[in-house]
Amino acid sequence: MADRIDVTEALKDLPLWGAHGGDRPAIVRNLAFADFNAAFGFMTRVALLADKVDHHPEWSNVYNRVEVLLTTHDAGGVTDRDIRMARFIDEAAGAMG
Ligand code: HBI
Repeated sequence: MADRIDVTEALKDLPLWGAHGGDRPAIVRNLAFADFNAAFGFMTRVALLADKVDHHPEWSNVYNRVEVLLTTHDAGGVTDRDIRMARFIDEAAGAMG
């Protein structure tokens, strides 16, 4: 089981992410793409990685926007798995333009 990390600590190296204000520790990022095709292409890339590493985002998509929430259910909070997924998401989003 991955160890929980304090959200403030986790966000130190993730300037594009914020703290989830809800009932459980999580990090969030709101993304906007050129159009739906780009947004869904981004989600497809992340989905393939999520399945490969068995760690899945909680997310929603409206047209060109994607809201992503990362937390580790098994640990009840943010872990290194979420940080690594956030870094991948930042790279994937950057590559989508
Ligand atoms: N995704 N975000 C997240 N957190 C988990 O704990 C998790 C997951 N995907 C699959 C998964 N755990 C499996 O290891 C089982 O625990 C469901």
